[in-house]
Amino acid sequence: MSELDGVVDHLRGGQHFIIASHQRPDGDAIGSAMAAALALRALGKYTDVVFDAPPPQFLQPFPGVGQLRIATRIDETYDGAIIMECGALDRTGVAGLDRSPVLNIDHHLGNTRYGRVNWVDESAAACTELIFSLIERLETPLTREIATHIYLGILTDTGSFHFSHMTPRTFEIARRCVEAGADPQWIARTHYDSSTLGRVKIFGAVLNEMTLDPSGQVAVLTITDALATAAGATLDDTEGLINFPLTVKEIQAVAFFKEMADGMWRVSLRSKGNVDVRAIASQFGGGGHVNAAGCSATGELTLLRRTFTQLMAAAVAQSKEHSEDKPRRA
Ligand SMILES: [Mn+2]
Repeated sequence: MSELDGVVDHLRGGQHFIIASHQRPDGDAIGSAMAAALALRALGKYTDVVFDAPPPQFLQPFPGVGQLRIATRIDETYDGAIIMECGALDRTGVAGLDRSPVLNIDHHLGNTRYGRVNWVDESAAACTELIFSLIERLETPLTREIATHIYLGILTDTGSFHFSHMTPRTFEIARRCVEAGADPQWIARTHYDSSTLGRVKIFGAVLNEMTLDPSGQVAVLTITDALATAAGATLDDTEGLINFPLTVKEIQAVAFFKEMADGMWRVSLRSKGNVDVRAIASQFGGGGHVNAAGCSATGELTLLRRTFTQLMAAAVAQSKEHSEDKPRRA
């Protein structure tokens, strides 16, 4: 029995479900949770979707997002708690989900397989690819609303079709979603072109302070509370900022330090090609994908910046050796 079979059996056998994903949800977290919820509701099943806080403003216009349940603990039990996109259960920020049998659906490396039922497929470019496969198996209609959420997850998790883990199936699913009525322009404009003025100002302030390593291939960005406040922005406004340095041809890897409480820094990492930033994040207890990963670190900022710059420069150098061994196929 495949892992997908296990999920399908469990869903067919139940009537009441709750779906959750990770804190500070992105397009794939919202897309996979909502697409699955809409499909289960189409089967006549009662389905709640819970997040610990309201999602960012640019995800609010997507179908059904206005009716999310916002809670940090769940006291009821359901026939299943379906957790999307979470390497570990505590990433939901919602307590009590494990009162119900947990179904763990994810595409991240390093998932701890914490569910009663686990379906972890690291080959999927987005968790919504898995939900597309699930919907095919459940034989529920691919409505325009569901297709919109599946496309949203693919669009955002591939960095607008930029990252390395896309497959022909990624495009096949995107095509099927567009055929079903998903509007690529509306989805992209709603997600990416809904900036606040504070967001544009914080981009300018953070990029102005960007530093490069001596090779010019590794960039480091930092945002402090003071910088955000001066720009009239919040940390939410920095969503997507990290991808900006990678538009510079020479830059191969980026680290973005965000100030949290008590001397702690959230460190997001991005890279191009086979520069492996997940391996760096995992040294600090984090995780993610080869080209997009994150972790937390505590310490003095200057030292942390130096440490991550060196680790990323080494990863860039290693990727070059690797690519000389194995030339890319044309
Ligand atoms: Mn994802």
